[in-house]
Amino acid sequence: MDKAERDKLYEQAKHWVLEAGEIIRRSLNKTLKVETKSDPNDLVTEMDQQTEKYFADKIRSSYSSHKLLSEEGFGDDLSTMDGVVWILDPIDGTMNFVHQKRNFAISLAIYQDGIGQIGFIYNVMEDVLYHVKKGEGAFRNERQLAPLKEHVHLEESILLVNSLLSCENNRLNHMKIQELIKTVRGTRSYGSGALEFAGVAEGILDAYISIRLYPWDFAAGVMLIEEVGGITTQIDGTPLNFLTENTAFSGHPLLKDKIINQYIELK
Ligand code: 2AM
Ligand code: CA
Repeated sequence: MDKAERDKLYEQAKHWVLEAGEIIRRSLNKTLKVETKSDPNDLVTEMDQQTEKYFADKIRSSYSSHKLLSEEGFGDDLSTMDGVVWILDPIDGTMNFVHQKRNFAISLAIYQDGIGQIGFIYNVMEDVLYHVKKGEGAFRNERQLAPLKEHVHLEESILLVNSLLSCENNRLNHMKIQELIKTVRGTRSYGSGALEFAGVAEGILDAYISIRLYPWDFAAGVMLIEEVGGITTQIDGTPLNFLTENTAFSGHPLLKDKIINQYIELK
């Protein structure tokens, strides 16, 4: 797509993101129907589904040749990333949405032939919109985000870790992960992958590791990270795959080398 087309698509998508956020905020007065998916802690609400359907209907009626890759089943079954693909998590951080009524986000990205063109992460309750157009910088509302700090020492960094890292059934060497957690200044876990990527892009957190993320959790986040000079890969350093589940490292390339080389050992 050329610049004019992309700018137009960006404005349209931004309008839908803000409107969907408003609908979610208004829904918070109602009692929510909550169901579980793959396990008792994997939650989905009618608002996840309703929000995804809102986007699916809008995208299909305005852009019939575009595809949608999304979490709750209203998207397309994709076998390639060819063409224009919208990647949506209607509510990232559903557990926060249910328990806290905050700390969740809409994550939406538009990719063309596998390359991210437009990305949004909308912190709905704080009304903060992170947004990016490839090559034009990453923004938090109107403020452009600065490049990631060059000289990050592991000992002075805050590492985002997902609680799943401690699960028995993952392939990580847990002794090494414990060592990593002891080495860094502190760890955090916010429960919304999208907001965790946004925090790294903003420079208020230094790196993120997760053993289970889907494309809709990271599609917009990796674009923000790239615009500020960061990198996102699987935790063994290989590229992300947009058609499957992934592990993920995100942060400054120097931290990636240190963490992956010294602390990530797969069984
Ligand atoms: P979700 O809220 O859209 O499900 C939680 O640390 C992060 O991991 C969230 O971004 C969450 O996205 C994501 N996640 C991916 N798979 C998950 C699962 N099976 N259960 C809970 N969270 C999951
Ligand atoms: Ca979700």
